[in-house]
Amino acid sequence: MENITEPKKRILSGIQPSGALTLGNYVGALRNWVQLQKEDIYECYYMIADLHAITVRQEPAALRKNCMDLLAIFIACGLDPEKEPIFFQSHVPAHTQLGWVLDCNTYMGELSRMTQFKDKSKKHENNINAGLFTYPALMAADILLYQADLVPVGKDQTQHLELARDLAQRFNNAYSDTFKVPEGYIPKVGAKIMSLQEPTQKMSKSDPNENSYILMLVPIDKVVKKIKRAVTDSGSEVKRGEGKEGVENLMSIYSAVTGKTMEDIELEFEGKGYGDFKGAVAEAVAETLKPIQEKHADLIKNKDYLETVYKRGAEMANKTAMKTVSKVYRKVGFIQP
Ligand code: ATP
Ligand code: LTN
Repeated sequence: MENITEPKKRILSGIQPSGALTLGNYVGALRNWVQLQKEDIYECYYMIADLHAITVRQEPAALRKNCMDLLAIFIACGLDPEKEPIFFQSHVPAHTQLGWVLDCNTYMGELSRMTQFKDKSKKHENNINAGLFTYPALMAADILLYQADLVPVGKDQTQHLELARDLAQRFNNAYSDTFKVPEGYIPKVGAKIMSLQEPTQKMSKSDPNENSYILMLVPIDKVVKKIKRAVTDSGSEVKRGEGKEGVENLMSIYSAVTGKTMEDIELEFEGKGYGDFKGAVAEAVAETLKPIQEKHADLIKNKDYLETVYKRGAEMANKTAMKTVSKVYRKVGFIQP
């Protein structure tokens, strides 16, 4: 019998090297990237979004360090660079090439509505630059270049994803079918890990209060201290509910790193207080982070290996991305070079 294999579905996602990664980035995004790659039914393109990072002023040496750290963390978390590309966005010029075309198909009104733009403009009042404003169109280019079917991200990215879908449809309607219309992949648990100090706000690496987040490369004894200090409420029950955002956030973290459901967790800690619960969360987080940190420490010393990974990644990504750009340039009416 003839062996007809369906082409694999594509995945594209990215993380900005705008600082050290938090547990929120891991739970909301990276952890799922690894799971999806292991499922082996997708072709996964994972990217370090360095072009996006400079929408906020970066110190060049720190940016270089964050980029290499991120690459090492990706591999340490279990992404297999032998299998599929891991690459730096700036090594694939097609991102900016398609980004421009999409800029010219995106309305000012659409970009003005983006909550991330509003938040970041408030945080960086002295540098509200045009890149920060048009960033969602570049993110759409990142996704559409690879004809991605699925985009695994945290909940804060849904508005950007919606724009990517709208732009794909708009372009397809104007110039004939060109782009896949991508779907988001938002995890059921842990899609938005909250600050440990203000559980109504997203855990963010740029928060000035360092007790509010856990960095992936933080010394393990600090993890325990930060979780013990996390804000809960005046009650004592490990349960979800009104006014219990702090506890629910710790439950989401625990669920994400152990695989236990929220219901299981409520049962596990029935009749026990917050002390026991926080101890268990801290231990589970520490157990998750420890092997990643050990692997990262090994990998970061091996610059040659990391270089082969990102060079190979860029080569593969360039090949796929250039096909889309050529098609787009032809369709909008540019003369073929
Ligand atoms: P910043 O905090 O500096 O604004 P960021 O961490 O939000 O940056 P990225 O590093 O690009 O931005 O985020 C990478 C991925 O991590 C995205 O998929 C995003 O949705 C996810 N993510 C970020 N913060 C959280 C969080 N607190 N909970 C769950 N997912 C998150
Ligand atoms: N905007 C994302 C990072 C990012 C991304 C992407 C995610 C840049 N390009 C493409 C998914 C697909 C953020 O988390 N801030």
